[in-house]
Amino acid sequence: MDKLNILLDSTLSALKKLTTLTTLSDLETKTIGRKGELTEILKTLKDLPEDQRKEFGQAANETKKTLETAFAEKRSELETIEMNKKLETETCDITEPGIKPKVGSVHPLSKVQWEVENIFSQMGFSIMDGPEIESEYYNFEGLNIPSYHPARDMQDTFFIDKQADEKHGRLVLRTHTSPVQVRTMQKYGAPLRIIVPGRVFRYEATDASHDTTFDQVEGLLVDKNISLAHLKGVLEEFLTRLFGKKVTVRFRPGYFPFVEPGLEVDFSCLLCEGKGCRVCKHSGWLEFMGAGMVHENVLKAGGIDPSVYQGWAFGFGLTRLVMMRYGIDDIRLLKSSDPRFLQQF
Ligand code: FA5
Repeated sequence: MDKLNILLDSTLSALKKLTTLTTLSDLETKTIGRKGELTEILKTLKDLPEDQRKEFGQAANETKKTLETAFAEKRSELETIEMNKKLETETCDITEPGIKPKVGSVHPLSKVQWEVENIFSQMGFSIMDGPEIESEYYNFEGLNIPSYHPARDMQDTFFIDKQADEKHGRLVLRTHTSPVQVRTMQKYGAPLRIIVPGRVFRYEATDASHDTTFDQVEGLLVDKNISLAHLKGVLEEFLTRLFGKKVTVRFRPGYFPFVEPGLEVDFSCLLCEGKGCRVCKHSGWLEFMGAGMVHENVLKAGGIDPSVYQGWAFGFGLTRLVMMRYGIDDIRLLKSSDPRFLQQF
């Protein structure tokens, strides 16, 4: 009992003098910790006669409780003191401007792609998708470009050393978005009104206006009594809405095996409005894309009867449109991931 009282008194008086949380923890471990002095005293319990054990046990418990409460009170007192000290030394200027979080921006290619999709959606076109790893069949044969045809050389191709399957030849990285024409015809039949934005690949030497990976937008309309007049109307409406000023379109003859007749489409120069300037090389026109009436072999490949339905298709380089839109003079910047370039949009 004496030992208990001594422990209680000496601990309480030591506690009073403490000024730091570290010394408080040390004292706590030494006195009421698992291997502390109180535990040592309790070990003598077993040597006491039976009738004294209960009394001693109760007294030990009370001592423990008293000390625990005293430690808790002292701890909270010291914590408050340390917190106040911290507040005195640290300053917080609430008028200081905040740290601006770094926010990314939408890539110019995506921005223009979304605009193109919006305009065509408003004109009743659906937006389609197709695989970037394509079969030789859909990329060429289905589009009326057999393996022996010299038109294959128009698009230098990355071939993959693997067969698609027995019917569809080798695998290739698609060289244009046109394969989605036949895929969509097979899936949905006629009539059809679709655009297909997507990434395409060509085995080309790169320069300021050519890349090996770029984006195209395909357009396809199949219905009854369709003519090139509809194509001209749709394209002029599209470009006028995209650029926010009246744009006119002209057709020149062009050759693509999957259209007949085939066309090259130009639109009036936005800068000089057709008068002639440096941008349009003094012609008044900007080259825009390939187009034409869908070849009947392509309609047949898509399972559509060419004696009932006609259609037109077009394909333009979205990447080049973005360059025109923002005055970007090197195509390679678009895929460079250089923040100095991207932060401008
Ligand atoms: C085609 O790819 C045809 N599939 C387009 C088509 C569709 C014609 C439907 C008729 C009917 P072409 O190879 O010309 O055509 O490419 C179309 C556009 O892609 C070009 O006008 C150009 O803007 C862009 N383009 C072609 N090669 C590159 C390149 N290496 N880098 C960036 N853009 C390119």
